Amino acid sequence: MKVDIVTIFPEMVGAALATGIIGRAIAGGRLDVAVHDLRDATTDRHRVVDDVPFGGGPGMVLKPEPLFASVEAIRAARGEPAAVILTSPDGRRFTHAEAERLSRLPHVVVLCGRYEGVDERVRQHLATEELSIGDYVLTGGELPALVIVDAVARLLPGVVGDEQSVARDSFARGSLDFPQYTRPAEFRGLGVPPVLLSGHHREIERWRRREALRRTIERRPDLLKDGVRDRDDAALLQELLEQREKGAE
Ligand code: 4FV
Repeated sequence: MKVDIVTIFPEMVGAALATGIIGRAIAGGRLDVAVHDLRDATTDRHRVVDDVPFGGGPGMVLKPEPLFASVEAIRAARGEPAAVILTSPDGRRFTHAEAERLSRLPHVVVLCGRYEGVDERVRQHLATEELSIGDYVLTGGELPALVIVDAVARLLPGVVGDEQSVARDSFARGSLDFPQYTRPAEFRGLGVPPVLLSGHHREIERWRRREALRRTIERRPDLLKDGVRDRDDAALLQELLEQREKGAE
């Protein structure tokens, strides 16, 4: 998969992409990421990328010309992208399902906003979609771009060592994760659920599904509104809901 990121802080984005699992995936050629300095797409001596908002008001707005020129240069050098994503708080919420959808695309461009945002003509005539990572305002679109690239990269073949861990991701099964424990088996008098030390893999898997569903019912019942995909999960969910009913009585 090819990803092109347009930003006024290429060093910030580059640094984050050079570490850990994502850094190894890029070094190993499993993901092809190019970071572009928006100022390189300017034509004036001061490499200006922003200007005051028409109609007045505080702050600055990213100008259309550098962003259009930057994407046109990417098209010429790296081919036509399947999507030009603008990260903004006004966008559609970025979710696991969105990450799965993007991970199936051959090439995407991500535009990182800054200041008060981008000129509306960028949103209307350059970006093909807008994604938000949450209902809060950041100083820039770089962190959202990195969140998106990280979540998508994990879904690409060979990026996460054990595909198993991706397959059983939270949200991949429509639920939150199950409690995890590691050594020591006793910490400050705090133990570990015996089933996890039992070696009974079916029992352990069943316990994990039940605890994942229990946590989902407690914290994110909205995730269960369309029920659960897995038949065993449905039985477990029924059992847990009945227990909760009894508990509530
Ligand atoms: C944001 C978000 C976000 C808004 C103004 C960048 C900032 C500045 N992007 N999800 N939340 N962007 O706050 O994606 O341009």
